[in-house]
Amino acid sequence: MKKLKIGITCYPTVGGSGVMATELGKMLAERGHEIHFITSSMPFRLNKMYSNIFYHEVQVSNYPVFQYPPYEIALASKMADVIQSEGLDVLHVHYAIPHAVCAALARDMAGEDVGIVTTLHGTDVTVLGYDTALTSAIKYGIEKSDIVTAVSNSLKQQTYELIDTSKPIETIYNFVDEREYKPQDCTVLKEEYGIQEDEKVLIHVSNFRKVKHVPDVIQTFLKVREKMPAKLLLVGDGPEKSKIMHNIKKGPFAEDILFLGKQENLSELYAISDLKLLMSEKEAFGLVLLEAMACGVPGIGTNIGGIPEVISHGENGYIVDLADVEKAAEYAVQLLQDEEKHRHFKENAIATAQQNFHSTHIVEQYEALYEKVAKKN
Ligand code: GMT
Repeated sequence: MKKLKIGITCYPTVGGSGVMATELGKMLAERGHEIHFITSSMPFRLNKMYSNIFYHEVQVSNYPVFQYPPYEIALASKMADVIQSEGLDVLHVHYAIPHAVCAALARDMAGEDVGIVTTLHGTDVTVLGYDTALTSAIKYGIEKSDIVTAVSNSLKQQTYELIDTSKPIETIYNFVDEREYKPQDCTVLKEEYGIQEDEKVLIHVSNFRKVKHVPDVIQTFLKVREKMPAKLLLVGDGPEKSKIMHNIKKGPFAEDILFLGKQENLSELYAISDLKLLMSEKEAFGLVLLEAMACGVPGIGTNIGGIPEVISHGENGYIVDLADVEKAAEYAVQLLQDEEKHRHFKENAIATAQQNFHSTHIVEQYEALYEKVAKKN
């Protein structure tokens, strides 16, 4: 296919949407496209030099006359500059608001027919969509885009339920970089964390927001821990973390719950884990589940959003109702006590990641969309 100049905008800090946008940019660059990240800071996964990836920093002025820093205006203005100076063919933005709205404004400012692709990741619709002050802006961002994608069928459906639009939305699933997320041996790391050989390791990775229901993860773990020696790794940071830490210290098995904070090398942590827990009440996809599965770690997740599109119940993990910690613990114990079953689930998890969410297949789907909307000249 023709090599394109593609602008990418996302929230560059830690979070699934930023991770996906950055990984996509890296993969597209490897396939010969020229990539321009237009973001407020360097995307955190952009940790290697690529001669065809460029970074355009959005600087937000904070003059005393502004009550709020004008991020959206600064971003739209930067996008317009990059559209013109670099001759972008496509602008791929992640999040309907503010990024799709900024892209529409930028195209207008630049006076160029750059194609706009918007990917919905969940929070922009399933959280912000309930805020009536924002629904018109979300609808505008969606409708001004040439193509809109959602990271799961569930998110697509929810978007239609929440936003009154007939704009076609295409599901394109998330992916992981298989060169990084793969089974590996990290026995030494297990020893370094003081985890005994006979202990099973459960892991939860999130931004510790309320929607992640981390207390349900802990309750599930405690029930498992009553039945077998085990450790729980809690990875990430966020608003609920200090309250959660405080409660754990007062409860049983506190020494078996390890807070690791934000971590970069998740694949090494998955290498020492036996089971992933994701008990969220909102989850458009659950990228952390896919990352774990690609490394051979089966997951237990809630029957919410896109999670059942990633976990096949009874094959590569289990699905439970929201807050059903009894059932989650029952499944976890069954799986962790049965070596043969666990091996089988592990193999299925790796196969699912490769067959249903392979990066090559997903990146090709995006390329096909870019080709459709790329600037005609
Ligand atoms: O999970 C979060 O709270 C972060 C959020 C984001 O916007 O980065 O993640 C969303 O996008 C991810 C990548 O597509 C999805 O895997 C997450 O499920 C989704 N989070 C929610 O829907 C709550």
